Amino acid sequence: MKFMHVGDTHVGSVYKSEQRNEDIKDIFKQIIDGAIERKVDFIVHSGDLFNEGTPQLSALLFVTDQLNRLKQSGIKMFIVPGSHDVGIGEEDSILELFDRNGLLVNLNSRRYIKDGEGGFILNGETYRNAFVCGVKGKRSKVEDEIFKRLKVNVDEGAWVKIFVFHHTISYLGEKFKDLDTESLPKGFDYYAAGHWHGNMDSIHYDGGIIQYPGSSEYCDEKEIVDNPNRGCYVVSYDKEGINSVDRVILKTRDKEIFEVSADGKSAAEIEKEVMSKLSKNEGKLLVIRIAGRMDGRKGNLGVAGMKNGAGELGYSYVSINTSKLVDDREKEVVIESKELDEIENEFLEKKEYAPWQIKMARYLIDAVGAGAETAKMRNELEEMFNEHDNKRD
Ligand SMILES: [Mn+2]
Repeated sequence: MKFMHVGDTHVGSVYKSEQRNEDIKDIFKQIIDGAIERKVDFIVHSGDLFNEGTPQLSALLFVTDQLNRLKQSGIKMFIVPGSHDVGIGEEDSILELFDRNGLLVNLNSRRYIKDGEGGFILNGETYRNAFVCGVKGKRSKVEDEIFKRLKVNVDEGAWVKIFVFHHTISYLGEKFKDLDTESLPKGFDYYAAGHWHGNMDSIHYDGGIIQYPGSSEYCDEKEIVDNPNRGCYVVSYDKEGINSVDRVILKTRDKEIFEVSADGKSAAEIEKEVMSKLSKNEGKLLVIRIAGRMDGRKGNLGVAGMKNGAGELGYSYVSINTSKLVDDREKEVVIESKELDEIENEFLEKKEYAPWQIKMARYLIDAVGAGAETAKMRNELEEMFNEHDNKRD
């Protein structure tokens, strides 16, 4: 028996470029093709199938067609909703629509969950001798409670036990972690992880392994730079448990990444150096990182011109990153804080925002984080604006 594990496919509008959004669909199709060719028994998807909780009709139709191909091949897909699969202010996920039409199994559909005084009772499915269950990604800080009160009804007779989740665990050492590794339930053989878009294999946990396949396509410039390749897993098992875990590499576009030092150079000199690095090609991804203290004003740098030039040479995606570029007048911001709230405050202070501006930013960050309702936020923000205006008068 074997199953495929994939995550963070983000079908929808990740990019402004339609071509890149088509690339994301192509990768999704590659995954479905691979599952059918390899005759896997089922697919486990660790969340963020879509990029938006309310995807465009074209994305919905595309995914419907692909899931129908799976269904016709007798391959089930088990999934938990990722943080992107749930619309703002919604309880249910768009995945529920596909679940109700029998195109996938939403492991966080209400029939699997009972939230009562005894805790958060989670049920799953046993399919082809594998037990699979999972917890959805979170949209707000409120959902941290779920893991603390989690009680799973595990099928102890299953050959392999799979727990699917959509969180960045503390083990990864990321600033934006949202789950202590130790909060994961124990007793599973395979922890199918999503949310973190990097790739990490074989994190040992309580006799099992945690696997992050990473996003199936590069979703932003950082992913293009940081990640060598994109992939998913094929895991084979029998009554003795897991036999092998193979990483399957997905075919993405070739890429070119350049660092350009701006120290002491004029805008024209920087532009010339950037353009000298580029060459004619057929649709490569291009990232140029310009860093240092340039001579003259940052606004004089012809970013749009360089982008157009690169586009004419054939690059399908061009990012010119100037976040580490400063000019003669600008102060460089170095962050020393460790905790996320402090980092945000320190950044805003060092960028020299006024206290009332920081207060408002703080409010917005916290309110969105706590999943506040839009109407409530609008009222409270209006009050804050009025208060500030009155003070100025
Ligand atoms: Mn994601």
